[in-house]
Amino acid sequence: MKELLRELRGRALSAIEKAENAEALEALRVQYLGKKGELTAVLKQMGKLSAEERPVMGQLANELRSAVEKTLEQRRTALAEALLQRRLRDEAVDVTIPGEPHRMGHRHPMYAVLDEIKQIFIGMGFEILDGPEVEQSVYNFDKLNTDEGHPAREWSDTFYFAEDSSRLLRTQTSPMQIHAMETRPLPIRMVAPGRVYRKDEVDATHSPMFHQVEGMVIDKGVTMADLKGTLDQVAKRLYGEGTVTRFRPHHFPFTEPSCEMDIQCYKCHGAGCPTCKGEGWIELLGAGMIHPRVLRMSGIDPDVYSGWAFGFGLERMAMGRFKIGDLRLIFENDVRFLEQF
Ligand code: 2NM
Repeated sequence: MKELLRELRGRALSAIEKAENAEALEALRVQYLGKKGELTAVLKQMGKLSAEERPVMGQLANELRSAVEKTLEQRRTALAEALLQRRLRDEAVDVTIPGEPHRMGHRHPMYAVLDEIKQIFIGMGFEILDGPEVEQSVYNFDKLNTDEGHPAREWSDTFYFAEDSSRLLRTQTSPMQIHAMETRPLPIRMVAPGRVYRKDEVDATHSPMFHQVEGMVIDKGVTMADLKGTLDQVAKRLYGEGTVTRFRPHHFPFTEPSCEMDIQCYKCHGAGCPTCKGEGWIELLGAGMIHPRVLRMSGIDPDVYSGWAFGFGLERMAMGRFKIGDLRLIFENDVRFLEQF
């Protein structure tokens, strides 16, 4: 039996040391130490030995078992280490290989203009506010002094949600001014840029969705001089220090008096050219002193406070600025178009 154990030891240990992978190692473990393994078979024959031989052989067999287990463990560790080293080599990332170039998008010219406008107003102490595009008619019309019979309220002009015309897609961003009057402490200096909706057919100058920038100031002692001085400065910051402005009387239901502001054509300086369509002037925005009724409806006493407000279409301003001839180009987002700005 001693001879058998020695032979077994030599065969088992050398086979284990030559095992190429974890599966082969496991097969060897089963072959020698498993329930039907070779060493197990030897141990089962212990009973046939004499009482003197049994402890000696038992010890030898146990030592062999430990040796096989230890060698299995060592080989297992060595194989795992080799596998790890191979993976570290095979899966190494060469960070010096140049990457795939990304196709970059492009800032939209209209938002470039909007960012400039925001910066000008922020520099003058205005806040930029954002609000809902779905509004109550009360905020879009009633509180802006736009009566029941006003043409802007027609179903053919406005996107309503409910049969009773109580909810709609805002047709202007002025509802934000009303929300500000009702919720913010005075004085207020704010600008509200955003999407507005009107039932217009798409053509070179119309779209059912476009962007407006509106704003207002409310404080004690605010006058038309503040309106003119501020908007004149905005025009000079946007179109250059030499820009000349003019204010013409106009009418809006929410302001009294109301006006429109033009800038003298920056191309021909008033002589008349294709840029200003021969007019010498370019219409920029609408404005006015907030109607006392509008202030009162939102809980502000017009005998104590006064304010001015303005509004303009952002697409139209960007089109003038970048000489874009068709409004549809603004919305198509063709990179070949966008990359020109
Ligand atoms: C414009 C022109 C003139 C305007 C008025 C108000 C409010 F709510 F304060 F009364 N917000 N916006 C206004 C005034 C808008 O857009 C052409």
